Amino acid sequence: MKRFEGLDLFGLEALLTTEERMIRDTVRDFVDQEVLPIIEQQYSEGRFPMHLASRMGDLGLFGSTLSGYGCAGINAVAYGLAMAELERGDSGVRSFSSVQGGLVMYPIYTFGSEEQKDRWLPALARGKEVGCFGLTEPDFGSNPSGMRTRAVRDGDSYVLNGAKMWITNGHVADVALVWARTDEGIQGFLVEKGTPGFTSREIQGKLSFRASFTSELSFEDCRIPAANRLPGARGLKAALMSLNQARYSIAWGSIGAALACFHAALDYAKERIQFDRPIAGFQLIQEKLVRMASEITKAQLLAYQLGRLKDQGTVQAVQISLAKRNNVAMALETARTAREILGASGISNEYPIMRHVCNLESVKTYEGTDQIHTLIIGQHLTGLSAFQ
Ligand code: TGC
Ligand code: FAD
Repeated sequence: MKRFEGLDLFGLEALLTTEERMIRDTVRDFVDQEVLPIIEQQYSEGRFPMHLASRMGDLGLFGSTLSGYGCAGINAVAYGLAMAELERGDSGVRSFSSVQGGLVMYPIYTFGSEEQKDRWLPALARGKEVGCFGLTEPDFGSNPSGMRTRAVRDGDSYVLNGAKMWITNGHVADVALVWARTDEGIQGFLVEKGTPGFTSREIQGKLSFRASFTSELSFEDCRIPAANRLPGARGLKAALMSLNQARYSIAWGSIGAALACFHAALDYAKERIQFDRPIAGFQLIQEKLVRMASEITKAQLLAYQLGRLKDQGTVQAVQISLAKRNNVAMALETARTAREILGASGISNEYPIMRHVCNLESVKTYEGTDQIHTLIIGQHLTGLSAFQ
């Protein structure tokens, strides 16, 4: 099978190290050989291909930039390149990795006790156990600071009451990292599957992210050991720092979805004959292809520099917001344009485009909506918060 070639109009390949290219190519082959052949079927059945969890663990795709505890310890650029490959397969596959690594392993690694790290990180890194991240509530999405879920200290335990909504992998997770209000502010708690008072339910009827599990979590007098509180996570800031990790992977991942759509449209346009010519020869089709390629190239440059800043340790949250917002909007626009180029065929699952369009609608909403990131950047530019 011929390896996917990507798009490199600005010589980015030459800026990558041998190791970065090797990691990208390994994940590229994994997606070509093990994700793409099954993903349409999984999507139509509404299931995440769970057997991929341990395969992704073997490839070091969970908590990849962390060191020790069985994590791969690769740099941020290599990790970003891997995320783009995963999302070229499906946003749900990339999400599985960014939730497990960025939203569960990163906060345990950064804010957890040594016991919590030893207990969870190696198993999560291998994909033997699955984690989920419960921040969003039925009444608090963009504004998590209003959350109602509460944890009350009672001797050696905390008692949790509340609900979380739209939680990736919630009902298949072995551990839920749940953010709750306490007398000392918002804190993070590790709630193990099977804890009495903790129930989860799959959300049905999704027309997006169908190859991904999304759930509702409920806590009714759910008693957990006080040792399950993340000792270093004080305030909403700890949750927002974790979101930076997942938003970073989306900034790269969305490029993969855009590339899948661009190449499907380019190949189709070269083959499809109308008015006795391949439609790729028409000026209006070429303009669409050029616009897509230009926007993808700009997004690649943005992600590359974001990665280098992250590796230098100087990246700012506003830069991650800008890249998430720009690259997801670019990918959704690219996917919609690709759909148009394919005409009626664009709505068929013979091609990956409509699946990416539907997924990207969610990617534009989750991890901070397009509007929330606009306001974060607006605040940075003006010094005025539009939230208060
Ligand atoms: P605000 O007063 O602005 O901030 C509270 C404290 O946190 C600090 N901070 C950050 N720190 C690190 N990284 C960031 N991105 C940060 N944003 C804020 C801030 O400096 C402050 O620190 P301190 O020391 O002064 O206390 O907080 P706010 O309540 O006004 O909220 C601001 C807002 C709206 C930007 C925030 O709430 C927000 O980002 N909302 C969006 C919610 C969101 O993104 N939810 C995502 C849920 S998880 C998910 O969607 C997973 S999808 C699956 C996948 O990822 O694949
Ligand atoms: P709302 O916050 O109700 O927003 C509705 C609309 O109002 C949006 O267009 C928004 O941009 C706009 N809006 C809100 N406030 C403002 C404002 N101040 N100014 C202008 N416009 C505004 N959450 C988790 O915690 N963990 C997960 O694992 C997780 N996985 C997810 C997986 C999927 C597939 C999806 C779709 C969501 C997931 N989420 C998860 C939830 C996601 O983070 C939220 O959907 C997102 O934060 C937005 O919240 P909301 O849907 O409640 O929308």
